[in-house]
Amino acid sequence: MTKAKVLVARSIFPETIARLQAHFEVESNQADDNWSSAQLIEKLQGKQGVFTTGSERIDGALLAACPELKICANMAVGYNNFDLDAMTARGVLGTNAPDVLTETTADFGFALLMATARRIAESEHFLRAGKWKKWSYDMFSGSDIHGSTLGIIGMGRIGQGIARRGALGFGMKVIYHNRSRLDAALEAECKASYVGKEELLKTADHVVLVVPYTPASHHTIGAAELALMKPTATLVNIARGGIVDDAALAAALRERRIAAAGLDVFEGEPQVHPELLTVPNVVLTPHIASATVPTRRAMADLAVDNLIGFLVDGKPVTPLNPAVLAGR
Ligand code: 8YV
Repeated sequence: MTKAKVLVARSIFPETIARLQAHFEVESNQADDNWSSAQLIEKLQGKQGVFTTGSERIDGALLAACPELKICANMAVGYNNFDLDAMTARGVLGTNAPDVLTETTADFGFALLMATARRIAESEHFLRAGKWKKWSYDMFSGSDIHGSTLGIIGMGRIGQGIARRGALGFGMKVIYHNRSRLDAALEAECKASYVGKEELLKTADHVVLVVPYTPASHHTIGAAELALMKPTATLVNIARGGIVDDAALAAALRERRIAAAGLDVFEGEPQVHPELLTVPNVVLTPHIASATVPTRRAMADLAVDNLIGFLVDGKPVTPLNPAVLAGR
């Protein structure tokens, strides 16, 4: 039987490539070049599957130019790089990598919250620059985590992980806003209370964003929302760039209308709004919330499981548009 052909769009663990090679003819971007969409289309010619990492745009134009493509397996829980309607219309399956990164990403969300509230990055830069000459009673005073109010926007698996860490580990009062309310048992387990978005923004000491990016969630936090927050509040975004209006946030930080922000994701990343690079009261990290070796391995393995599951066995593990399977 001839092997299906699979493209790996980014550099990845050698073990991941080896697993794929056991089942497929594999072409991979081990040089980690930034392919344009025209280059991606060219590389996809004759391929039935593609291993994507969350940043390769798969839309109707690409699909029309790649008629043999049958599956796009994202090594990411988020899949806003997929036009899922266009994929379904063309009978192309999309898969993502949920669950395996939940706890690691929640850990990072909490780490970023703590670094932001306690001004860890800002004070480290001060020390490294040789500016620490004396003790001072108000040097890098931050805001408390324990006993404060944590507001979570987006209460999926990662949001729930952050809620548990806040409530059980730090005695925080946890409020959340979500498209739909959690059932009572889950709310009780996370020790979280449902509130409207406006109430959350007005009352939370720390706001953490964990919503998927969709046209409806674009600029969930803009100038109007920032104006509702307390001047002492912090904002953390581990969701996606585009959930926050970065220009409005940079202005609010510069004018100290909110105290600080921690951002792992950016509009137009890897470009970062130049204003964010100059304000001191923001912690910036390069989209690394899921970056631990075991978690990245598990994410890669799940993407491979999906490619094998679909192209070899006809049974993908985490399909996003199962209508495609029904139509086969
Ligand atoms: C990924 C993520 O690292 O899973 C997601 O949705 O944002 C991250 O865990 C990123 O998409 C690159 O794979």
